[in-house]
Amino acid sequence: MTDMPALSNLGAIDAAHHLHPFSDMKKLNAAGTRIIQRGEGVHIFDNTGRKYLDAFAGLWCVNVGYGRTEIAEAAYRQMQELPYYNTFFGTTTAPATLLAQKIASHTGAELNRVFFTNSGSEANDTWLRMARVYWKALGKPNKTQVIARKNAYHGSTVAGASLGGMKWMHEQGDLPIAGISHINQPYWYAEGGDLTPAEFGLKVARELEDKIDELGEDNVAAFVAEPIQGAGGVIIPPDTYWPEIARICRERNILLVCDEVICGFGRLGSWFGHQHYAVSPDFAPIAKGLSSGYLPIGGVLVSDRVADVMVAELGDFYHGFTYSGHPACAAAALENLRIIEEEGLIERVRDDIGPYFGRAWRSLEEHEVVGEAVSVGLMGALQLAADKTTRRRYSKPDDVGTLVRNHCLDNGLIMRATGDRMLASPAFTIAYSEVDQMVETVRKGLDHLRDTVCE
Ligand code: PXG
Repeated sequence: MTDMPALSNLGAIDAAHHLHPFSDMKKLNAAGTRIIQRGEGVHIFDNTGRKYLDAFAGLWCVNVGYGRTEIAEAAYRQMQELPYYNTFFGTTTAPATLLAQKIASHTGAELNRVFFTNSGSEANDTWLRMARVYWKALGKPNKTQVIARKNAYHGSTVAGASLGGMKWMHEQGDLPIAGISHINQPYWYAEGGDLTPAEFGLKVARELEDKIDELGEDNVAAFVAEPIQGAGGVIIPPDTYWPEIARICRERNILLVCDEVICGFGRLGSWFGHQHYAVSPDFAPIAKGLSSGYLPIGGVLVSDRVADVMVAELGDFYHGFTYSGHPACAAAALENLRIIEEEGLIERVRDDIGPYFGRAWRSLEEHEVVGEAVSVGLMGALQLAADKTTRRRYSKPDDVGTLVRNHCLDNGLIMRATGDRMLASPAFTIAYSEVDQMVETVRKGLDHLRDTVCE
């Protein structure tokens, strides 16, 4: 085994050699990185032995919790028998094929094929090419444009970041690439004005129709959206939103893409987020919860409508990754899905711990600095507000979110802040007492905000 240097040296080595994602390296090197060493259940431990309740399941992914030796053993067994083989030139491995079947068994009738990737970003790159070749195969080569949403997150590859609607990401690297435009998000709290949530949901959904008219229906390939925006701040759309989006895509002959990278595999209390909202996408990028993050694996679920054309008409699809369907990752994912099924974790999120979490979370709405406390399943957001009666937000949203997040961290709780929204997405195995502890620690963080910032 590779010798690990004394853990006390790791900080200096990290500063010298490791560039971190989404990080200001000058600040990080000055502050020093936290070194996480071990995980068990919903807890992680750093190299000083400090214990944290991870209310974020890693990065929205460790849905079955840490320390599942069964998943490690499944990967180990597969690596001993066959650590790698590809799925390119007429070959497959049993875990890749069986995983595709297993995923399809949970998607409802129309999503029966899976194309494997290593990540959610690659999954988004993948369907973008598939959508364009699909329309070309049908004799509509001009249907290439994609409509996405502001403040969406679809990954960090060039296509993923372009589909995403984060302006500050676009500014780095000359994005978005051509052929992608963005409409408004269904973020009623911040952007709904005097409309009711229901009216606002319809209004922003109908921006899709306006954008299709502007671009010309014959030029638009697809619309992409997360069932609930994750990294954008757990933006839960009004109930009117998704049915209207589905209607427009159907009537205007536009492919619907539901990015299930966060919502997929149970987070909302259904196997997939599109099932929660009762819509039928043509593509669904997946990753994260597919393997609960134990090994990297993602993919795109493809509807029969699209897959049947690709199979019948396309010939070779010149696309794929060395590790598409990697057998050890697929074996880990299969074991993860077995755990989810056998322990009834999705039913637990839907009927038991999700509602319990929802009630505890919503109790925070009474706090002076909370504008709204919302959740679906085990995905929740708190909107911080300077004046909750008028929905006035703090003048420095990033600062207030960071203040609460850091206070939680100092008190042993890992939360995520997106601007002035505090986000939670704990593992599906979280106990009632752990939910209580989490909510109480957040409450103290909110007290700290109230006592520190006056606006
Ligand atoms: N789609 C969605 C909806 C995501 O949330 C991706 C695609 C990209 O997946 P990969 O596997 O390429 O990272 C994601 C990833 C955050 C955060 O800070 C969120 C993600 C990744 C990193 C950080 O909330 N989501």
